[in-house]
Amino acid sequence: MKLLLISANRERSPYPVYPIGLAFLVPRLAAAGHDLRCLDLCFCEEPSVAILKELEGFSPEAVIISIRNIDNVTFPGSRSYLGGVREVIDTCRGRAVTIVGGSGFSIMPRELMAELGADFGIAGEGEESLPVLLQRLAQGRSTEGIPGLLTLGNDDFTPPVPVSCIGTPDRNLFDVAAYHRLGGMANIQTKRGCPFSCSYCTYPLLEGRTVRTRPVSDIIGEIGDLVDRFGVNYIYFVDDIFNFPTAFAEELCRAISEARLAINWSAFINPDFLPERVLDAMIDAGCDALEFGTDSGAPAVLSSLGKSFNVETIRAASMLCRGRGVDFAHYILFGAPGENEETVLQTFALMDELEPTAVIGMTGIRIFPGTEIYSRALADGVIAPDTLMLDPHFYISPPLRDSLCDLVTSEALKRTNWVLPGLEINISDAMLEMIRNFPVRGPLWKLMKRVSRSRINPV
Ligand code: B12
Ligand code: SF4
Repeated sequence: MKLLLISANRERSPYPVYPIGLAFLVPRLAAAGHDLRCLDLCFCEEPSVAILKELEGFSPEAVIISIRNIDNVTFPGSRSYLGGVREVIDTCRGRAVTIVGGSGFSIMPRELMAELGADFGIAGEGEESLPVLLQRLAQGRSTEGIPGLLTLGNDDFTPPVPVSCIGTPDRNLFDVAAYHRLGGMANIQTKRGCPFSCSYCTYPLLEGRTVRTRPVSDIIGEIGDLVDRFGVNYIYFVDDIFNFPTAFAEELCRAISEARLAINWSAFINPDFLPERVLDAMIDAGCDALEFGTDSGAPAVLSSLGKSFNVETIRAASMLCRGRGVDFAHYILFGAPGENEETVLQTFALMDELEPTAVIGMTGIRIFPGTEIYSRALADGVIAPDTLMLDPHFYISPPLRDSLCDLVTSEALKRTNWVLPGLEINISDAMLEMIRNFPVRGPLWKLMKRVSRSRINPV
């Protein structure tokens, strides 16, 4: 079949991210004999015009639309991307079969089918179900029973099944160089799945609770390819947790070191699984920035969020990084159940003590169906059973509902290493666009070392 692959993501904050989800689908679609063409809306001034041009010039039989984000999970500066996605589907409707998927879609597949009116949607990984759907469509057979498949006007669907073997993405269709130029990083996924149960988190729902690793030799080949063919010198590992399981992380780091790949890299790190041995292997392999999913510095809040670690673990992991002089950032979520003024101040105090390069803070927690915080929000009356969750709703613990943003703003402005996207403290779209004119590599929070005074809405 002739297939047009559209990456619908137009978000450029904190930087444009390469459509790696579609890149994972390309080898399977190509192997099934399909004729592929791509359209990346991230670099497109007028999406509808570009889509119509492809529809007319290429005449695809089906359009494969990847929905990475539905909103920016940020409060109070919330923005929804659904209008843009709807425009894509409306433009294609009636001219080709429309098939949607992606992490944004998989988070609320039923709601999105109803909202967007695509012909088909596939929740979960697309590598296996999508080729099966296309084959059945080409043969005019029933599409019933395909894992993760939803059809227009039908609410029933068989749950997705994790793919048996994670392959290697094909990056020939989408423009790696443009993303590397504007984002300063290329992305790689080394495994899928998270076995933990943090109360707000969708990652185990999206990738499953069992960790499935890729062969290390494939990953090394992929990095080598990015370096040799695309001139990439900085990588972001998009795994839910890079350093879990530790044995796999260590094996991968040793292989990167042995292959002498000229790269630096960064990743999401869980402070619980960072023995000195692993951190040293990471640094030897080029890691120069660790992003800890810490969430809070208050014991009561860590436990209400269901985190697997405590304040001592956060302290120990931070001290290790400080001892080795490697940049690290803590990601904080304010407003969880049990949060009050005292716990907010505990978090600021812990961060002052640990002196990370940067602290990235969010005020309010985006509520997603299927998470524990969704049930808590129902019980607390933040949402009702019939609340449409496609509209962003945020959990903020009752005692701080009206004061959280002011409290966090006043504390953050006293420090120079805090970044709060929702409150535009030390970050703004204009600032990010400006930084992109410089050849910055790696996470932008590393630049916080140069900040002498915190500002709201900096340019
Ligand atoms: C790593 C990551 C980041 C990194 C990205 C680094 C990089 N250079 O790539 C950073 C930290 C920068 C980031 C930023 C953001 N992220 Co993010 N991120 C992730 C994470 C953990 C992994 C994404 C990834 O690369 N996965 C690997 C690929 C292979 O998987 P995939 O894209 O899902 O593709 C598979 C399937 O979805 C499917 N598929 C994909 N497309 C299609 C199409 C069809 C038709 C079909 C059938 C199937 C299909 O098949 C693919 C292969 O199996 C996810 C959570 C998660 N565990 O999924 C959140 C996630 C994607 N992010 C999310 C969000 C919101 C954001 C931000 C908007 C947050 C913000 N305010 O900054 C930004 C947006 C950035 C941008 N420019 O778009 C949300 C999106 C959902 C939502 N709520 O809208 C997620 C799901 C997390 C969450 N909160 O639930 N992110
Ligand atoms: S926050 Fe991290 S550790 Fe917790 S469930 Fe999500 S991905 Fe797993």
